[in-house]
Parts: sequence; C-alpha cells; structure tokens
Amino acid sequence: MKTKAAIAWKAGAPLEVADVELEGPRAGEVLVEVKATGICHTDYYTLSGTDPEGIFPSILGHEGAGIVLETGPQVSSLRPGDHVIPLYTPECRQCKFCLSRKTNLCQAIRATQGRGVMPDGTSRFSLDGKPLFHYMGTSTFSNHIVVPEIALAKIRPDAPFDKVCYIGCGVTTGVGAVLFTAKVEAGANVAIFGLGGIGLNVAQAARMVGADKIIGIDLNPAREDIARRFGVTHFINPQQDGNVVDAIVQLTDGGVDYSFECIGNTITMRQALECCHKGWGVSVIIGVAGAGEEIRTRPFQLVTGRMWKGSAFGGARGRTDVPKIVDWYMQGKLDIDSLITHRLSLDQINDGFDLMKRGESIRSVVLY
Ligand code: NAD
Ligand code: AHE
Ligand code: ZN
Repeated sequence: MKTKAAIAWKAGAPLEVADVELEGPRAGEVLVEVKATGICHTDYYTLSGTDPEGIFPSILGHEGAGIVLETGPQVSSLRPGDHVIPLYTPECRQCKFCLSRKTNLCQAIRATQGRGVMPDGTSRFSLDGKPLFHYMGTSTFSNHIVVPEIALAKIRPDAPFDKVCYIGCGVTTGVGAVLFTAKVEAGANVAIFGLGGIGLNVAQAARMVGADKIIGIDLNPAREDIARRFGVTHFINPQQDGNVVDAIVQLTDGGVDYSFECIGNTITMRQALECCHKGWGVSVIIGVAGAGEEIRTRPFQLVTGRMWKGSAFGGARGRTDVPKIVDWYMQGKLDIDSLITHRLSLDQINDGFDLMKRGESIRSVVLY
C-alpha cells in the first residue's frame, strides 16, 4: 500500500513529506494506522546526526498511537480494530532480559531494530524501489506502519489518540523513572535537570508519590511557571543562580535523595550526581548524550554512597505497564493535556522541530 510519511534523507536536513510504499505484515507482524504522534527530543537528536545508531534515509518517530488494521500469520494477541501504542522497548516475555524481572530492556529484536530493519532483516518501507529504514522499531512519522506484535501495547478504546500518543515515550519515560527506576518514596527530596517533555513528567510523578522538595533546574526561564504547575517547588536557573550543586545542597540540608537528568548533557549529568545526598542519593540519567561523549566525576562521589543509575523508557515493561499508564491518565491521575502545547499536520512536522529547538513547545503532536 501507499502511505504518507516524513522522510529523513540525511542528518541535519528538514524532513520531506511524501507518499511511500509500505509492504504488508509478515509472520508475527501487525499493520497499524497511526492516528497521532508526538515529537520527542530523541527524534531531533537522531536527525541532528549525533546518534551513533542514526541511519538514513529513514522514517523517524517513536511516540505514537493508532489502530490495528491487519495482522500477519501467527499473531495471536491482537486483531483489527484494537487500539495500540507502538513500543520502542518491546516486551516479548521470553528472552533472558524479560525473564530476569530485573530490567525492561527486552532484547528479542534489539539488534535488527538498531539496524533500521524488521526482525527478518528487511524493511517494509520503500520509495521508488529503494528501501527506507525503520527507526526505533516504530517510525511513527508514517501514517501506516508495520510493527512486530511484541512491540505493541493494547490500550483501552476510549483513550484519545492525540493525548495518549505521548505515553509512547515522554510520559512513560518521566513517570516510570520515578516509579519503576528510582522508586521515589513519600517525603523524599528530588532534583530535576531539564524541564521539557520528560522532566515535567518526572515532576508530576514526584508530586504524585508525595515527594517533599521538588527542585527544577532549567536555562529557559519560561519553564518556571509550567514546572510549578507540575509540582516543582523550587526553580533554579543556572545562568542566574550561580553554582547549581551548592544551591541544591543548601536547600536540602546536604543534597537530594533522588535526581533526574532529563537533558542529555554530560555536564549536568555530573551536577545531578553531585547534588545527591552523601550516603544514599541516587541519580538517574534519562537524557541521551551524543556519540563519543563520556560522563565524569570523582570516584569519591560514589565511594561516599552516591549512586548513578540509568533509565530507558522509564523502566516500564511496555505491554504490561503502558495500558496502566493510559488508565492513570483517563482517571485524571496524570495531566497530559497541559503538556501538549502544539498540534500540527504531518506537512508541518518541521515546524514542530523548530518549536522544540527554540524552547517554545513542551510537546508538539502531529495528527494524521
Ligand atoms: P526537551 O527539549 O523537551 O527538554 C529539554 C529541557 O532541557 C529544555 O527545557 C531545555 O531548556 C533544558 N536544558 C537544555 N540545556 C540545559 C542546561 N544546560 N541546563 C539546564 N537546562 C537545560 O527534551 P525532552 O523531550 O524532554 O528530552 C530530554 C532528554 O531525554 C533528551 O536527551 C532525550 O533524548 C532524552 N530521552 C530519553 C529517554 C529514555 O528513555 N532514556 C526517553 C525520552 C527522551
Ligand atoms: N541510539 C543511541 C541511544 C538512544 C537511547 O538511549 N535511546 C533510549 C530511548 S530514547 C527515547 O526518546 C533507549 O531506550 N535506550 C535503550 C536502547 O536499547 O536503545 C545510542 O547512543 O546508540
Ligand atoms: Zn522519546
């Protein structure tokens, strides 16, 4: 079939919207009509050329929601009409990683996903007979996609696509990092570096679990107002407030219990570790840093009890946890609507990237 998609031809170039060819689902695969997709900073990161796994030409996008149109042979858990969220972190429930119960990083199809192809090593997308690569196993900047069954979370049919698409990455990443990775407890002090599409979800989850001080750090002064509405109790602008680590340590009588880096900057990753409380503070890296970048600190920081952790997709097991997070949104426990600041057509997708770069949007959602 033909479908409309935004093609990333090369690093740094604007996306081009065109009709592409999409082959139907093979064994274990599902054809999905994408109804809406968010634009995450990670799409920009890959498009900018700093992602070591970035491949071109490809169809980016990984924060979508849609409807199953057709299932291939051997698909048993989904049928046409089901509402789904594509998962860049699948959940096969059979691999060593899934069975360990220690991680959400299912590895069943990770290798082919990283090479921009389906598990059988081929792409379903092409243009003029030449293959286009998939991205993160999802490619939600295409109106129709083919995805492995294990990479689809079935969600309730009354959830609005234009809101719950954001659960496909940003909401789950931020909320999950608090609940599943850090397991923040009531009364804890928290610092959040970067108050964008991820950091604000960390904030609302920290408030939800009853954190005490929630300190938000961002260079963009416009983030203070929305951050306070999402639970931030203290706002620090590093350009105005001097040494960020000292400021946080003073505010919290020795440092925070948990910090979250939601920028992708190795300098702020160090600050996020070093503003943690001696003896027990845990710093969770969520931000994705460019190829070749490395984190630094004095080993003494770790010797004296601070801990560095990382979190991908919030530690969420997609097929199990994503439907629950959709429920929390539908029950009013999570605010997604206020974070979706812009709604665009696919033809306007490059405007969505520009809004993000200028710091004017929290989330832009593309509606098909
Ligand atoms: P975003 O652009 O919406 O937000 C980033 C925020 O950081 C902005 O508010 C910006 O003003 C602020 N910022 C930038 N540099 C800063 C600095 N030096 N000091 C303080 N604030 C600064 O991005 P996002 O969509 O929220 O994504 C954030 C990061 O998380 C990105 O690196 C993205 O790739 C990554 N990410 C990781 C996962 C994961 O599973 N680990 C999932 C989604 C996104
Ligand atoms: N391709 C990059 C890594 C990018 C990365 O860390 N991605 C996160 C999700 S970001 C979503 O917005 C992730 O899930 N990582 C785990 C994984 O298996 O990719 C690189 O550096 O190569
Ligand atoms: Zn993302």
